[in-house]
Amino acid sequence: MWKSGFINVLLMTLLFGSGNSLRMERGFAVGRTDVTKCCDMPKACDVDGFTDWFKVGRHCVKYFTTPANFTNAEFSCMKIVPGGHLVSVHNEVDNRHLFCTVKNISSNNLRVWLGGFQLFQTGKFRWTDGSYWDYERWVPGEPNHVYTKEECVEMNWKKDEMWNDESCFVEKNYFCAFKLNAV
Ligand SMILES: *[C@@H]1O[C@H](CO)[C@@H](O)[C@H](O)[C@H]1NC(C)=O
Ligand SMILES: *[C@@H]1O[C@H](CO)[C@@H](O)[C@H](O)[C@H]1NC(C)=O
Ligand SMILES: [Ca+2]
Repeated sequence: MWKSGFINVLLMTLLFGSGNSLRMERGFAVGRTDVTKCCDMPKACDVDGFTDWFKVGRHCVKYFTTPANFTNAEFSCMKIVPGGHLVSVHNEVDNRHLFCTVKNISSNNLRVWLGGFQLFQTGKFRWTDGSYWDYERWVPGEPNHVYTKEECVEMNWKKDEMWNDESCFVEKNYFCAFKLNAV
């Protein structure tokens, strides 16, 4: 755990360390979601001290509505709980639970950072928690690699529950997560 955490910090520093211009993909208004449509919220996390987090798959997650760029969001997740990282997503059920959480808490601002980022301009994506990239749910036409140097993964741009590669410099709400049995 320590090792992979360290390598991630190193990677993130290499990838996102230097300043750059801020651009973002625009044009698709938020707030299009029908809040009256019901959506299954995940259950509460049953770990002492984290009962205000939600259990999503084998993680407990919390949605933070204090927008941060990707790097700062990841660092704040690492600080808030041992083994904490931005959330990784590994199946459709978990993906939907995350979407429902966002919809429930901030229905007029659905765009949110997940923990995915492009590794060294390879076009390949990785999770900041070091888990396997074994599931993805892109908006059709994404990832379009507009930001060849810094691309990070957000959910709910243009289409509910779907992912987009976005400039890592943009500040967004984000999900922190820690693995159950790891605290
Ligand atoms: C939000 O979730 C809670 C359960 O956690 C539920 O009682 C409430 O109806 C939900 N609200 C919306 C707008 O989905
Ligand atoms: C995030 O913001 C910090 C300053 O708060 C800056 O040093 C860093 O380069 C930024 N990273 C990204 C990816 O935008
Ligand atoms: Ca994109």
